[in-house]
Amino acid sequence: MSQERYNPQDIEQKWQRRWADEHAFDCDHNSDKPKYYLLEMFPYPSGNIHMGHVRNYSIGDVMARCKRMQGFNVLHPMGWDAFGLPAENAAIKHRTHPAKWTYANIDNMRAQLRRLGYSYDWRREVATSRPEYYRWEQLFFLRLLEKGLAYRKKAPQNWCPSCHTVLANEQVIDGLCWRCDSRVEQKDLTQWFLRITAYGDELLRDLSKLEGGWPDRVIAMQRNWIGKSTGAAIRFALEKPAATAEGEEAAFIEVFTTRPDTVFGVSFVTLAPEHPLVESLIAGYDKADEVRAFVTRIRNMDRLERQSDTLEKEGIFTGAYVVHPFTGERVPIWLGNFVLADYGTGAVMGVPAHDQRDFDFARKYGLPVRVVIQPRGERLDPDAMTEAYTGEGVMTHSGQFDGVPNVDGKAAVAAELERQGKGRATTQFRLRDWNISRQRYWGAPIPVVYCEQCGMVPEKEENLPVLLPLDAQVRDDGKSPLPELDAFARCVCPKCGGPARRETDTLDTFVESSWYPARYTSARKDDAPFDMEALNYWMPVDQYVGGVEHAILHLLYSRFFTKALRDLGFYPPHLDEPFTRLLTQGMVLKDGGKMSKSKGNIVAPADMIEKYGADTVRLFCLFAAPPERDFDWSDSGIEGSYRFLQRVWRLFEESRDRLSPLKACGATADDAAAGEARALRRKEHLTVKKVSEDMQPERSQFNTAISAVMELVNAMYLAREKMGRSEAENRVFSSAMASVLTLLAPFTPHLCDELWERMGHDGLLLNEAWPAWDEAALAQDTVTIALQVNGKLRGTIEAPAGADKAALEELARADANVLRHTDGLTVRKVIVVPGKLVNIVAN
Ligand code: ANZ
Ligand code: ZN
Repeated sequence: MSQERYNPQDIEQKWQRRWADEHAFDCDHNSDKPKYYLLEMFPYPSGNIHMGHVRNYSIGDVMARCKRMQGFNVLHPMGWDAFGLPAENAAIKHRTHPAKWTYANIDNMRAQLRRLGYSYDWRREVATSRPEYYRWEQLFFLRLLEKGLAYRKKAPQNWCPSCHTVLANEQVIDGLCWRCDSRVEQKDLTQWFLRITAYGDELLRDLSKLEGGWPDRVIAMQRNWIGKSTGAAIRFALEKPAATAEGEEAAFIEVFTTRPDTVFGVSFVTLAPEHPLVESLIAGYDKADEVRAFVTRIRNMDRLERQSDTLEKEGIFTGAYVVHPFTGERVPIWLGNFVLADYGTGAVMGVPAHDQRDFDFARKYGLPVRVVIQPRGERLDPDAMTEAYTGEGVMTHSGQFDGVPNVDGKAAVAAELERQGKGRATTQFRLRDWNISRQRYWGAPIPVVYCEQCGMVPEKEENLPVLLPLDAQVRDDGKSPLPELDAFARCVCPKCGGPARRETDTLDTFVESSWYPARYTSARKDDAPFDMEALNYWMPVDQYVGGVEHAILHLLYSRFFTKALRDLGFYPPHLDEPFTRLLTQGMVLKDGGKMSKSKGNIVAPADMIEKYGADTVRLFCLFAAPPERDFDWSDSGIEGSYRFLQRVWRLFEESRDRLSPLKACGATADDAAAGEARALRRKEHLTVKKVSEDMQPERSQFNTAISAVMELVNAMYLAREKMGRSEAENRVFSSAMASVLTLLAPFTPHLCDELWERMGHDGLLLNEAWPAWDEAALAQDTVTIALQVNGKLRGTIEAPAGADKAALEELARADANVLRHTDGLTVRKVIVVPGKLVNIVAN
């Protein structure tokens, strides 16, 4: 019999054509099957698919194909996060247009993804830079604006000098730009914001719905980022009223505290140097200039440094005082470098005895320390204290609250302040509104104009989309060409028809990625953003797969957008969360480090595919480690995966005279009554069980699933030598082969479809039912029984699997070792645990 060698190149092209011709991966929401929406984070079209993409999309593809075989109607789409800065930078460098660069990359990467054999419904492909896509985003923006969820304000913003644009807080990582690692500066700018803070409570509350489905650490990161604190706002009346920047009179300074129970311990109030009342408070103070110098110095300090725990506390007295709300005592007002302008009220009540920062501050500047919380059974002495006491205790030196446990005192103090009109219980979020303005060209235009007569005017909905002009030339200095492009920037006011200027900032590209999963459900719809029926059917995404670097950014924005679009009526009212389950895959490293151009350690998927074929590359990415863990790319590893596929191929080719077109688990118990056939069928069913369990989304242990199939293949090589060639035995062998192909199909679909066809089957494995194991087939013929005498192990025997207590006792008593150890003794008792052990008690 002639045997062919495994030649992945031919096979893979053949099956990719077949899948495309047969529209094998198309799906539709009109179906009786249960739906399953499997989504991987869509790529930025940077030029080439890299190994991280291959891992990400291979994980997704295995899950999608497996779910489909398990009877689900699976939506598995792909598209392009196509707006963004790298396109502009590349356009400057290569003297081309961002659109040209982007769409050429998309064509290239699409071909690379097709070459990997992923089961995408390509009819649903979206590119966010197309007007057919971003026009709907502009509509969302107008509706958000109408509802007050989009607004404009002037405030200090994160500015990346190298990207020439602002960044959202989420895009500043450790003080650096998330994209280019430049140090981020602060700049006062008027920008557009989305009011994500309006959803702070819901974003926090609904994290509990994600428990079990999302990694705990991602939930924890989101919880911290939202950062809810419960406490009180307390008003300290100013001794002398001050003037605000707007010329109004301020009669008090409001602080935010999480510890209203410590209010009697206040010995100073500290303001952020940026606090709007500073200039007015120091008016007439003889050291006003010193204070101003301090303000300037701290303003220029790094923001991150100011938030760090190790910051050296610095401050300066303003010469002004407030009055304590309970005691009426004069309290000096200081400025402090550790007080942030944009958190709480930008003002803090200083309680040195119970707050470490205040303690450091007070010791440095000789301010009084007053103990107002006494720990039980102890007496704190303010002069002897070396650090703040932040634990629980009883309120002392606290007027009417003396003796109240401090945990109860928090609410009690807040209530009393509220009664007196001097404060109230309140909460604070760390979360800030999302700055969505970008001073860049390659993005979706923000659909508003500025009219000389009418001011800011939203574009009319019927005028959408506001097209990004494609005839603009990128500038060498990286600044946006839009403000200078009269054809775009000069326009007429939608309200009065008079001359107006278009907004030339574009939308943060994270806006596009906040709603693309929904668009896939009806990607070609051109009279509305979504087909409600399709949206209702498919959303939410059942399983999302992507990198953990998006734990806050993209995932938080997507959650917010889901809630906002729901409230605007674009999403169904019950759709609260976009992603039911989230898998964050680890990185593909090389020699322990990240693959990068500068290190020259990039392994290009295209090279690997050329050498080994797509199936091997897919298999290795899934076999190398559990999906959440990082793994190191290794030549020996990919060689090993390739050898395994060759081994499957050879086993198949060398056994063809045994094979008939049986399905997985297709041999009956009668076919495998005894001996090798019975053992092989047992191994087959055990493997089906193990792989099925490993493939459950809750487990997703693809590496051990593959190991199990490898073991089955080994067992088949051995069985082949020992097993006879009766028709029944051949059926057992065929069934095992069918199981290997069916279980491997999600991982290495080309090879499996090819061998499936060679086995004599019609149709694709994708449309086969996932095999079901037979519990009875798992039963063992014999089990090993431990034999003990007086609790000591004296040997083992093989006993029939179903043997009862009496039978086991009889076998044990007849055992030579047992007889030797009970020689001369009287058996008092025999303990039998069927299937495990027999213990003979004798003396
Ligand atoms: C008095 C006090 C006494 C405080 C005490 C703590 C302990 P979180 O948990 O982060 O919300 N604070 C308030 N606004 C601030 C600002 N803009 N910059 C820096 N610090 C600020 O922290 C809230 C606590 O941080 C507040 O409670 C306040 O100090 C301080 F024994 O008020 B506390
Ligand atoms: Zn106008």
